[in-house]
Amino acid sequence: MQTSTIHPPAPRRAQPTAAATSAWTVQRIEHLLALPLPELLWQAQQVHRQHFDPTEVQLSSLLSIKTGGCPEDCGYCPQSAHYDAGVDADKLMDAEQVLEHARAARDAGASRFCMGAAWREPKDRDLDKLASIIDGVKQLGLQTCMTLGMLKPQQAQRLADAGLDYYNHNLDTSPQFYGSIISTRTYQDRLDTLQAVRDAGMRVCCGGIVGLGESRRDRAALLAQLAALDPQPESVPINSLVRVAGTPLEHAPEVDPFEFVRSVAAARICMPRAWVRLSAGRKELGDGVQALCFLAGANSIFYGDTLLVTGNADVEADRQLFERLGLHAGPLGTHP
Ligand code: SAM
Ligand code: DTB
Ligand code: SF4
Repeated sequence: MQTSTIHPPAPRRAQPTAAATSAWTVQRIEHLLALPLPELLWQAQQVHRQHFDPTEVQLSSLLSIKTGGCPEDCGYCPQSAHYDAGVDADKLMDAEQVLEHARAARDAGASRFCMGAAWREPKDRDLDKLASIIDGVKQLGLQTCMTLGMLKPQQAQRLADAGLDYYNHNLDTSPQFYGSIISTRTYQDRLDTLQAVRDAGMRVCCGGIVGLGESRRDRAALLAQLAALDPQPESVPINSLVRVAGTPLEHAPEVDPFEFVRSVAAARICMPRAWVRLSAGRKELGDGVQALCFLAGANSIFYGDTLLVTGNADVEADRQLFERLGLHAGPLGTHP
């Protein structure tokens, strides 16, 4: 299997520590977020260039392998059974069908295949099938990532033993604002899952969402939590809220796109070695704002015409954007 040249094998030590004990305090990150934009981007670019080729962008493709009917009440999510966003509930997809999607993603140039399930947590009886999916996707030469909800330590170990490279589990927002978005699982539940993922030896993909109605201080507090994870996440998805009709956040106030750029830059500065991924909402951000995000240190995208259930930026539009900006896909796979 090909391996990333940037990250050494995932460390087994894992202590999600309180943000208060990290060098990246909320106050310090708030200060970063308030810098004049040219100053913030300059700092982010310097950090980015110490660890990465600034013209290289990692491509991850997403597939919903179990859609809809989720018992959780995340206020942004079209897959929650608590809201009617017109998403039908489906069963876990057959392995063969998953592999067809993975093959197409690989052929289009993706290096990582991320599979999402609208579960509170996986059931033990699903783990054999998930393991065979992981094995099949890896045999295609792709890195694997799954996001299946909360994990118990033995479930995390089973996925790690099956060869899962990354587990995505987001903190989503600050500890203070979290309770106004989600009531069915706690912040600590999320930290416990991240700990289980680390203890099992997998790489951590953990980020959040901009645009939930949070303040700049909440964005700083989210980044402080992420930066305080020890070790820091290898992959940090920054989502811009996709406001889906039928969800409680359908009418969330629009955020100034430069605030999104600032969050990306601050993520880059306080997590220098992470793949900072432009995730949901790229289409709505448009080419100019995305270009600023790449200048702010973003170096990964979700690539492919759909996210989980909503639309993503078109593959053809991404090809053209990369061409216009002089970016290329890497470190695995080739530019489409
Ligand atoms: N059910 C699993 C879980 O939540 O743990 C995995 C899938 S869930 C869809 C993964 C992440 O997608 C969420 O934590 C959230 O950050 C992001 N997300 C979901 N809906 C979104 C939306 N409408 N806009 C932006 N990000 C969204
Ligand atoms: C992440 O941080 N964003 C992705 C992935 N991890 C699983 C999901 C975005 C979902 C956007 C709305 C949807 O299509 O369901
Ligand atoms: Fe369920 Fe995940 Fe959506 Fe929350 S974000 S409702 S856990 S699918």
